[in-house]
Amino acid sequence: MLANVWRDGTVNVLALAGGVGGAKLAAGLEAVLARGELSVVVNTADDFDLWGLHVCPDLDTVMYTLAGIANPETGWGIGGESFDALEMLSRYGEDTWFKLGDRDLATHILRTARLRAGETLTRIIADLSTALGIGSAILPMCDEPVATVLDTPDGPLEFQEYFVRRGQRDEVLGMWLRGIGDARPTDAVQEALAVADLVVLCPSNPVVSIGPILAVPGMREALASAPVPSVAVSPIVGGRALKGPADRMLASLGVEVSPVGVARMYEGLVDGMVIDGVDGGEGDRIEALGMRVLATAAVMRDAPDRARLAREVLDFGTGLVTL
Ligand code: FO1
Repeated sequence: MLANVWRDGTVNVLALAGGVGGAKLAAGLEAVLARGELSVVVNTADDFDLWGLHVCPDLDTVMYTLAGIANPETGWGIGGESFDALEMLSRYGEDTWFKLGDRDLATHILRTARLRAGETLTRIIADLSTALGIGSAILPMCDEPVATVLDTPDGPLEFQEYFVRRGQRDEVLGMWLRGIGDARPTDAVQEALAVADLVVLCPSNPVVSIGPILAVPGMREALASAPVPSVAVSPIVGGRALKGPADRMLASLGVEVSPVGVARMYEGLVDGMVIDGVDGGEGDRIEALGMRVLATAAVMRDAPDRARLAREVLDFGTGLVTL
């Protein structure tokens, strides 16, 4: 049966993901695919430097989630963390607005040291992932530094400044990516795309998570022209973002806050959209954009949900005909 093609042989899947929402589906895909079949291209435009350490929140969120050590309450950071180093920094009078746990700090210390020694982020993340027993490839979207800057009524804000320090309260009038012009898809990303049988855009923020990945020069074109089906899972359910400020961001950027708005952002790129059952009535408007639609339970509350949605995405995606 065509729809079950991925269950019978090797199927290489290339997923695009940001932080928590994307990591959940990536974990589901990893759970149902064979070891080595999944590559996850991760947004690095929310990376930043803190106390001299290079912090990569989305990469680490995906890495900790696939390693099974993520904090189940927040989705980011490591479960059961202590914050002794942060408390000491606070005693020294530092503003500890970004919660770096003690074990998480080890990741930032090692990554920073190896970057300073001249290694690429791609190499470092590959080694850390292997050390954590992860069977999938976690691939930074690029090795060059790129930073999301958000224009707000108070002026431009760096991503983590907006997201964590100011609690996503600012209205987002626009966004741009510092350094994107010098970025290029890494060899590892290009090789993963070359062997992919299916591309999956995870339910991450289309503006600040998937957007920067697609903005790496040549990336959107490479994905659009790949001779394999591509499917996106909507992060907007019932007019609300599954997590984070995607709904408010879309609204202030003039994009309809619905799976239709998300589908329009991915027009020409994806062959199918997975939307939640509550948005089933929007199916016709998405199909009018030239995409097939699967309406299902798209909210992932636990590991069985992630695996079930991953199976449905694979069944649906591998049965699609590429545009
Ligand atoms: N998100 C927060 O809301 N507050 C934090 O203090 C915080 C700390 C943090 C530390 C390490 C890490 O890898 C992620 C962390 N995040 C935190 C999450 C992260 O900033 C955002 O979820 C992503 O950047 C958005 O995708």
